[in-house]
Amino acid sequence: ENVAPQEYTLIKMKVIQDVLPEKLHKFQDKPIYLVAATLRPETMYGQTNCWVHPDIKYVLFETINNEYFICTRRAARNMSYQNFTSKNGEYQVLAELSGEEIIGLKLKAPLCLNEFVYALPMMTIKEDKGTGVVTSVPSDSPDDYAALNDLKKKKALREKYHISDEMVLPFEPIPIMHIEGLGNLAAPKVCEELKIQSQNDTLKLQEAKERVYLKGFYEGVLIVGAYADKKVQKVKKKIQEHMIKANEATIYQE
Ligand code: A2H
Repeated sequence: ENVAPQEYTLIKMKVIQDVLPEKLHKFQDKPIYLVAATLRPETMYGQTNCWVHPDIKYVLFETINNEYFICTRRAARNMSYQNFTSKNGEYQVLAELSGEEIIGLKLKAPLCLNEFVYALPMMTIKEDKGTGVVTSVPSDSPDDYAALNDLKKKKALREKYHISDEMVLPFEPIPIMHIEGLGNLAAPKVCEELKIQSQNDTLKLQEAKERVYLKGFYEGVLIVGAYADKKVQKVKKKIQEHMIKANEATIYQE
């Protein structure tokens, strides 16, 4: 097993909904964030939604900056050892929510070209990695593209989780990065080529990810935002720092 800590960018997606679910009523006037761990901060321009697992349990806790984070209990605990809370190793669970109760929340996400996005269900989220919340960039992540397509194609799936059409259908992958040989929408291109049918097409998705990720990292050139025309590799850190300065992200390790 790998013992070196993995550093993630923790993306803070602000809950901007007028009326919150019952369990969050008490915190209506507080800044509440769904927090997602990503390895690709430079792709945040292309967010179309946020993912939670409907059956995973999430908690709400208060940070040392009087912000309110939603993530798995495990991640909250990790954060409490990384100076996210006022007492080392301590965090207070202020509310417990299932992913299902989070689905449909309206969010404002950093750098995102969409003015707002929604929390939607993804069945392949692992409870023991990151925060259990994943930011979705279908242009550059085959997992995200396949999961978004599932929701678009399957009305019954949307209905099961009370997801309205406006939360899903208007959101298309956004061209944010050019990759030599893969164009401006690498994940959709590779998913179509491999005829990926759903987010559970594990083997094909593995292949798609191998084709997209390394190339994206080494040869990707941004085509939007303040770093347009720059190589991803060169500006990844700057984009992370920009979001951290703006209080839209922070660093999280595990
Ligand atoms: B990445 P690693 Cl555009 N369950 O962010 C499943 N997947 C999770 C997760 C969880 N609990 N927590 C984080 N992730 C995803 C963006 C992205 C990501 C792009 C391309 C590749 C990519 C947008 N989604 O990841 O196992 C998150 O998705 C490639 C691996 O720690 C996070 O970064 O290496 C990545 O997996 C962390 O995976």
